[in-house]
Amino acid sequence: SESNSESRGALIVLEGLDRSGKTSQSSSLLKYLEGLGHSAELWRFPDRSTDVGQMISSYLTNKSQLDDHTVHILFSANRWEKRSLMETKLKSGTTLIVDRYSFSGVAFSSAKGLGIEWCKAPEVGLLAPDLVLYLDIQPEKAAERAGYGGERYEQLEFQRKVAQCYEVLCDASWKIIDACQPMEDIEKQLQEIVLDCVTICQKGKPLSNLWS
Ligand code: 2DT
Repeated sequence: SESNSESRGALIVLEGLDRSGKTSQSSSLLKYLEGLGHSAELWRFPDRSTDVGQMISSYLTNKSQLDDHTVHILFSANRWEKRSLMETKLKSGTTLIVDRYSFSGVAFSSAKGLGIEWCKAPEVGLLAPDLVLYLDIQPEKAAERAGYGGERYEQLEFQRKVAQCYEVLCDASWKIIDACQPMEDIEKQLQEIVLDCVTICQKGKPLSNLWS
């Protein structure tokens, strides 16, 4: 119940290829939860507002070059610098809708050829999401969508590799949503799944850490 002292917000992560619709769906979920009177916030990684985030941003926009291992650890550091705030928010009852998380970290770096276990290591101990929503789209379809091609990783050949890496990472707990459905259909499906998750967390589901 709401009065349970263990009651908390849910950590909900959206993952998927570039242009799969994560950002639109995240905002739509936020509006939905707020409309129901829930406390909720929209977060995204990388968080480009921090010093680490600015290094990542200049790398992504090709203004700087970084070794693959180095940038991987920066992405991870960018999550670590937010971990304690994340825990505080969740414990105070705020649900966090997070546009990309550790799974992007591992999928994108392993698509460059770094080992999966090496990629996972710096993520161990970050908060585990209560729900991972994967917006599933064929790389070819994503490439046809407007706005594609601006940043370093937005190239079809690379996105194909990222898709394969997501497949390796994905487990039975992930909710796979067909991202080529009409937007309103996707919204409805996500709302139902998210509401279930929020309810379970309100009832006191314990927080846990990656990877478990
Ligand atoms: P956006 O276009 O969503 O801002 O993503 N990425 C992201 C990584 O390589 N590692 C990570 O840990 C994260 C969170 C995915 C920017 C790009 O950064 C990639 C796309």
